[in-house]
Amino acid sequence: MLIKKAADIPSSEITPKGLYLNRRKFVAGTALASAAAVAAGVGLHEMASPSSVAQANTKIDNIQKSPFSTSETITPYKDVTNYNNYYEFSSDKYEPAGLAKNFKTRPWTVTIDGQIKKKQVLDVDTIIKMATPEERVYRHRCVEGWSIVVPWVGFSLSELIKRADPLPKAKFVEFSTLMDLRQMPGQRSRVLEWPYVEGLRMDEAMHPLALLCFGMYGEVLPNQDGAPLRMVIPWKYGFKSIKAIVRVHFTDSQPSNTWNISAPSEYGFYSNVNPHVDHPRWSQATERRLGEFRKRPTLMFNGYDQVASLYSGMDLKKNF
Ligand SMILES: Nc1nc2c(c(=O)[nH]1)N[C@H]1C(S)=C(S)[C@@H](COP(=O)(O)O)O[C@H]1N2
Ligand SMILES: [Mo]
Repeated sequence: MLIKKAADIPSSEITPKGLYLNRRKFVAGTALASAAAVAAGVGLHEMASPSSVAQANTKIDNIQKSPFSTSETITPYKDVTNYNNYYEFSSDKYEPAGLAKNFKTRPWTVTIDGQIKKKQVLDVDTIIKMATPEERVYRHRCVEGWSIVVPWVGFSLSELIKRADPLPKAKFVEFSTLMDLRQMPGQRSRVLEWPYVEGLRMDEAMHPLALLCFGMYGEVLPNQDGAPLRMVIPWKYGFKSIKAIVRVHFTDSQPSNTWNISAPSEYGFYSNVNPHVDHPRWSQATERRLGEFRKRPTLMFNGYDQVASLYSGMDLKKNF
């Protein structure tokens, strides 16, 4: 995993902002695509649906501001959308933006199962409407040493968990990303085990800071940033924030997580941002914000001290 400096990001890679579509246009597009699919006798999945492309950059209505937001300078949109870790598309951070362009995020269902009372398969749009969308400006730090400040849009994962009604024996939540070799060229390579999986302890998952995310910068998530649904866990390294979620599974045992499977001595289950515990191959004491040149100190829990009590009594050097 090579770290390229933010300064290397060419400003020519600015996402065209003239492509904004309003919600009505999008809905009409979907209806049209559906009708065409029925007429042609094929499922929507089989069509190069223009509506799925139109999703990104659609404005999200009625967003409320969140008290959890930082007032730090927001990282430019062009950096956040052109420098991505998304191995299903590529291990080159500059490539997901282009390779995910036609990724189909509708129709999309999420399976909610395991040790809960309300097992169900939900349409992603049903999930998105579960609660009021909030804008949460979070610091987000990659284990590789770069960080971003992003106005994510979503609501606390706890909203979904409450509705799933977990049984007392459910102690962990496991998330899985879509597996689709036709759409995700990176999955043809064995660079990681597929599908990408991640997990949280139940108390971590229930913490109000843990964000179930479907938008950013006031708009629907761009595909390369994890559309249609991803996690954002601001006190943990970026790899915990799984993209393109298709399953939320409740279990009594600690789930495995992709980067831990790949390199157990380098990436743990907890992966809390911790400047005092170095990665075996590099220091974690400082970070570089995309768009900036200087390095800044990395803060314990990425500065989200309110989660400290979740780990009281735990040896965070062992539980890295
Ligand atoms: N499914 C999936 N989720 C993923 C990844 C991935 O490769 N696949 N990369 C992770 C890593 S390492 C980081 S740093 C963040 C990057 O999110 P961003 O591209 O929105 O900044 O996504 C995380 N979620
Ligand atoms: Mo990362």
